[in-house]
This record gives sequence, C-alpha cells and structure tokens, in this order.
Amino acid sequence: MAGPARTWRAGDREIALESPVIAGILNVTPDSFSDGGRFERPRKAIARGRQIAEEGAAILDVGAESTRPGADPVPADEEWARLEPVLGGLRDLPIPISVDTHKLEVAERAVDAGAAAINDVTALRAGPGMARLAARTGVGLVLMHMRGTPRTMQLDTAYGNIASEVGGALADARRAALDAGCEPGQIAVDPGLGFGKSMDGNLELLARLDEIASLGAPVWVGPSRKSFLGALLDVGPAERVTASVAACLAAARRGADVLRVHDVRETRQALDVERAIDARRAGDARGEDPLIRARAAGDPGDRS
Ligand code: HH2
Repeated sequence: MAGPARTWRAGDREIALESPVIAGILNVTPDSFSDGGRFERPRKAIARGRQIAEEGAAILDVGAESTRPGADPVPADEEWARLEPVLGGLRDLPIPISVDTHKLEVAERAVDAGAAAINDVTALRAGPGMARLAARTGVGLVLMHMRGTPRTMQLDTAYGNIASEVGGALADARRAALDAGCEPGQIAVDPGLGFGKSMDGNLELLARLDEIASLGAPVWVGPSRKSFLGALLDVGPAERVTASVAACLAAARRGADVLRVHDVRETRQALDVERAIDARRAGDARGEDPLIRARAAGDPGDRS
C-alpha cells in the first residue's frame, strides 16, 4: 500500500512532491552572481515572476540580497524596499511565493504581504524567531546549510565527512524549528550548494543527497549556474544551463524534492522527459500519464 502523499505545506498551500518540483529564482538585486541587475526594476521583476509561473515552476523564490561569495550585507529597509513592490505586484500569482531572506523583520513583512514560505539560508542562525514566525503563521520554512557568512564562507571549505556534517547540522536546525512550534510538514532542508563548499564538496553532497533526504524532510537543492559547475566545465554563469539541468536530474534521482533554478523552462522539459520515460518503465499504459496522453494526441509518429 502506498504511504501518505509527500507534500510540503506553505501557508494555505500543500505542494505535492510525488515528483520533483521547481522553485524558480527571481533575484531583485543589482549584484546577484548570475542574474544581478536584470530584474531590479519592479516592472521587469513582476513580468519575470509571471513568466516563471507560466514556464512550469511550482514555487517562485524571490530574493533581494545577494548571498554570492564575498557579497556585502544589505540593510533590512533596503531589502524590503526592493521586495515590497514585487510582492505587491505578484499577489495574484497562481503559485506560492517564498522569500529568500534571513532577516526576521523582512520575513515578517513578507508574510504580511502574502509570502507563503521563507527561505532562510542561515538555517535559524539568528535564533528561533524565524521558526516562531513560521509556527505562528503556518508558512513554509526552508533551512539551508551555510558555513560562515557570504563574506567568509569560501575561506574554509574542508570537511571530514561533508554529507554527515551537513546532514547533522540540518537535523539540528530542524529540531530547533520543531521546538519552536513548527509542524514537521512545514520544514524543508537544503544542503546549501556553494555556501562554504569546494567543487568536490558540492559534487559529493549531490552524490550523497539520499543521506540528506533520509532526514525525512522535503529537500530543496540549488545547483543552478553555480561556480562548481563552472569550475568543472570552465564556463561562465550564462553557459551553465545544461550543466545545471544535468545536476538537477542527478539530484532528483537521489531524493531532491524542490529544484531551485534560474532556467525554469529547460529544467521543466528535462523533468517532463524523465517522467515520461519513468512512466513507461513503470509499465503505465501510454494513455495513463497525463503528459504522455496530451502529447500522444498530437503525435505524428515520425522522426521530425
Ligand atoms: N542559493 C542561492 C541563494 N539562495 N537558497 C536555497 N534554499 N538554496 C540555495 O542553493 C540558494 C538559496 C544563491 O543563488 P542566487 O540566488 O542565484 O544568487 P545570489 O545569492 O547572488 O542572489
């Protein structure tokens, strides 16, 4: 018999996780490592947010402070000034919005403005306030592992056993969130690729993602366009799309539930193809998978 359906609760939404879903990245910053400055103006950011939903993301993750290595912190008022018009303009978005912030006052305002989840890249380092906010309001909470701060995190990237150290830290953070009153179904964890990790460390975390998944919480993962892919292939951020999609598929196979990506359309296509193949392998009749059924209706059966 099948167990209970896997879901992640984010405010009044239950996000189904039977197969991996996409969190599309929208950075309203001047300095993000990949898309900095592209969506700084609210009008452009709102248009991109709508496009991300249309391209097949299940979640829109909006951030207003870059956490790239060496980034300077942004004051809370400035971070909120960047977020407010964008959250206001996307209130009617059909998919839930998570806000990528580690500042409690920004998170409180974001939740008031309709955010369904908070993505805390410091995993409650500032104390239980963020978890109490989630417990009180029911919003989803993503706890991401980072060593140090964005200014310092790449200074020491050596670990004894990276998967068990990161997994242990995430288990502790999850326990702290539960102690603050969160429900288990609200809390997701993320190994924090690129946050105080070497290229090898990132690859090992991806290879051993099943160990993070064994914590039992939904797993977010964000390889998108990150420098470990650039180091592996010797290419800049804009040329890391294929590598990012490959990393996402590898992560999904090892238990990732939410893939945090810049390139939503490309990732969606890859997941759809994999799903269609898996459905065949599972012996589903051609007509049973909704995606295959829709496509088969227009299948000319040729080689074009
Ligand atoms: N990565 C970044 C930011 N937030 N949140 C989670 N949960 N997981 C991640 O891997 C993650 C994250 C960094 O990527 P990006 O937002 O594109 O860049 P920047 O921090 O420069 O804005």
